[in-house]
Amino acid sequence: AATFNWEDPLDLSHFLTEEEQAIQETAHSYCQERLLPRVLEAYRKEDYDKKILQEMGELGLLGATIQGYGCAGVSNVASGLITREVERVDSGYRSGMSVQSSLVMNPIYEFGTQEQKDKFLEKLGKGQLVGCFGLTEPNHGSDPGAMETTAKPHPTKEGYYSISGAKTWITNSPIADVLVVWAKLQETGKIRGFVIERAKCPPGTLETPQLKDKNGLRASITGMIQLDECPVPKDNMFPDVEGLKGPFACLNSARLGIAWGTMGALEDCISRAREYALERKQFKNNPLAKYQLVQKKLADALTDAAFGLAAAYQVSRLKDEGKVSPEMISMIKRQNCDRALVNARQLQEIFGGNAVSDEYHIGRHVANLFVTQTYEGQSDIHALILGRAITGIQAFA
Ligand code: TGC
Ligand code: FAD
Repeated sequence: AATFNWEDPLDLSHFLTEEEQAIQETAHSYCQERLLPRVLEAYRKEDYDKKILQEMGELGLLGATIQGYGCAGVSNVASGLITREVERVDSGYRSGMSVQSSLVMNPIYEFGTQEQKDKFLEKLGKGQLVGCFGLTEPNHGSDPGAMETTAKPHPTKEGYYSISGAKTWITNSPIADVLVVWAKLQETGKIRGFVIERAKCPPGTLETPQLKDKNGLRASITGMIQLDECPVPKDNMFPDVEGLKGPFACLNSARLGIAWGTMGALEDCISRAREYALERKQFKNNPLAKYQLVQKKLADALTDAAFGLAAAYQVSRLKDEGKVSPEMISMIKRQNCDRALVNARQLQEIFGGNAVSDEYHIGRHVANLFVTQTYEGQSDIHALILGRAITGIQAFA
């Protein structure tokens, strides 16, 4: 008979290949040895060190599922294990990585021309270039289909579009060299994707002001993208993808990563709460861990983390086999973000007043997990995506 291991309650590691286990160990060591010691200062100062992307690139953690271009070419399960390890430290570090991998490298790989792939993928994979993904606008978050950013033929530059509009809440935008921006083509009214190179934009046509003083995800950098008749070569448009399915195809991959990542954050909360509950004594010198109400919080959280990981594993394996639907991803993105947030908030109570000190890490996870539940489709939006699939009736508008 097997022995129960609270650190792997449903024996997920049994289902991993040797390669996947080795990748997880590499990611785990890097994250615990190199990221964890930096996170408190980074969070306090709202400071994202872009060297982190270079370090991740050197280890093959960026664009990990991509074949060729110096990328690791590993399974979706292995990629999920990487995000789990990064988010075990901080959701903001996972955010920076997800954007680079799923939302910038992935669309260039899936939709880019050969020239675009050759020009950008290897450098993005090594973290030598930083990328961002601009879909959300000040007036359009949950309904990106109504975006106002427009691309029209440039009035003076032959072979160029002129793009105008604003994107907001964009991870990595203030430090991005390469900006994947979604805009409506004036000629057709259809959404198209553009790879904008900051270095090639004339002064005043591209600004990316930072959105400061966030109360979550402070170890990640966030900003706007303001485009004012920015000239972008027609060759920098993705040639064949049109409509919302372009950005949503990228989001499928990023949302799957979040389903894994939030479970890493929750596992860190469980491990820290367990340790604290075993050490802290109240009433007749009993550890908090002796009390039933405390044990129930741990049992609830551990169960949700184990179920969430099992579901993320199953959906990733299906993706590896080309058998995944967007609704499967909506289901686990929503469930894992919601359960991570609810349980982290419950576990926070175990720390009593100490939960207020950032050195106990739990408050940071709780604040971050609110953001994960909001971006890449807020949980209620994913409920409506599922509701539409169940009933055949859309309830968005
Ligand atoms: P709808 O009619 O549902 O779809 C329009 C077209 O898109 C296709 N499509 C998908 N294709 C692939 N994968 C998916 N998941 C897809 N979902 C939709 C669909 O088939 C259709 O294609 P076609 O050929 O018929 O045109 O469009 P709608 O306007 O009714 O959409 C409603 C809704 C709610 C589903 C959608 O707008 C939505 O998901 N809203 C949430 C917005 C969102 O997720 N934003 C994310 C911004 S990026 C971000 O947050 C990054 S944070 C990263 C980090 O820091 O980690
Ligand atoms: P809204 O769309 O205004 O929604 C507000 C509330 O209303 C939500 O609870 C929503 O569920 C609810 N609601 C909306 N419509 C309906 C409806 N029809 N029925 C029921 N309820 C509804 N975007 C990018 O493009 N790239 C990025 O890199 C990126 N990074 C981000 C980083 C951070 C730190 C944050 C906070 C956001 C980021 N986002 C990014 C934006 C994110 O995707 C949006 O915030 C998210 O999609 C929600 O949009 P919104 O904020 O405009 O909220």
